[in-house]
Amino acid sequence: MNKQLSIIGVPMDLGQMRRGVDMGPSAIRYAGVVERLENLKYTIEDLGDIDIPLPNKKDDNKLDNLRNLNEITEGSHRLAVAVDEVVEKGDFPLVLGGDHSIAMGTLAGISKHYDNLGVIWYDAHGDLNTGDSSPSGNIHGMPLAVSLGIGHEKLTGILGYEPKIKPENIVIIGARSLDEGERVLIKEKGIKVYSMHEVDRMGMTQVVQESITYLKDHTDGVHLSLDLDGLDPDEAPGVGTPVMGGLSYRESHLAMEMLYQSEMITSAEFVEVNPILDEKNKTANMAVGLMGSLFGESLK
Ligand code: 6HN
Ligand code: MN
Ligand code: MN
Ligand code: MN
Repeated sequence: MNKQLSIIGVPMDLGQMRRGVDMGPSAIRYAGVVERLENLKYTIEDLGDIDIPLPNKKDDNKLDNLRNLNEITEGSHRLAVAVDEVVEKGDFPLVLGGDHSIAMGTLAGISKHYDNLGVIWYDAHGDLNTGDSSPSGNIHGMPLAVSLGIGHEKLTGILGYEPKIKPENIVIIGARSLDEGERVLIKEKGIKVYSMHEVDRMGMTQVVQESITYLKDHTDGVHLSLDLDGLDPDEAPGVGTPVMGGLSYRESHLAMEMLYQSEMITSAEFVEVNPILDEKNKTANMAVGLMGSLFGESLK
């Protein structure tokens, strides 16, 4: 693992409608992310937070069923530029959200440095909607589609190139709420999905082992995009779109340890932590616990 980490906070809440997820980066810092990773002998530079525009209150604000399109495009661009600089100087980018729409900017900044960036999308959702298929108009349900080059050109064109990732380089883990248009896209593009059904049948060990084997073959770096709503809301209640029947802390902890041992993760983001909906910062603490495992904490 790259021992030089740069942390970027993204107080983004424009991709959905629950207030408070903009405080995610503060909650994760409060939960001790820097100290936790310094204990593992990483050198950490906390670059602070990206400046996110305020929501635009005008009625054109839900243009093409894309709420806050222009403001999210601007915020994503700023994030992409910052992440690009981190990768350029050779650091590992660790991005703290904020709602999941930030993944468009993160991936834009990272993927230009790779020929075949892999992505592990750890989430209850597919985030594969477009303005046409979205039931909500919330852009946090769209970043994976956008990164495939599918969606509004303002979003797909962040940093001036597209697509950011190829369908065969994606693995989704933990899915249990997919909209109709997302299912169609998954079939059409042949995206690998380990839904809760597969996790239950095969166990997390085999799911992660297969994911590693699958991605190792044909990628030159792997980004982990971890949405805290992939976990069960009983254990991680501080999220805006909870779905019951999720991954446990123990399964997730195991997954992070296996990913650490695989030595394949080159960047990561932890998103959707909403301290207003949380119970005593439980979800931010969980995020930091999972980062500990991802970056190599172990008992021996
Ligand atoms: N997330 N599929 C739903 C939608 O509105 O598109 C929920 C999306 C949730 C997105 O949790 O990052
Ligand atoms: Mn998500
Ligand atoms: Mn989700
Ligand atoms: Mn362990």
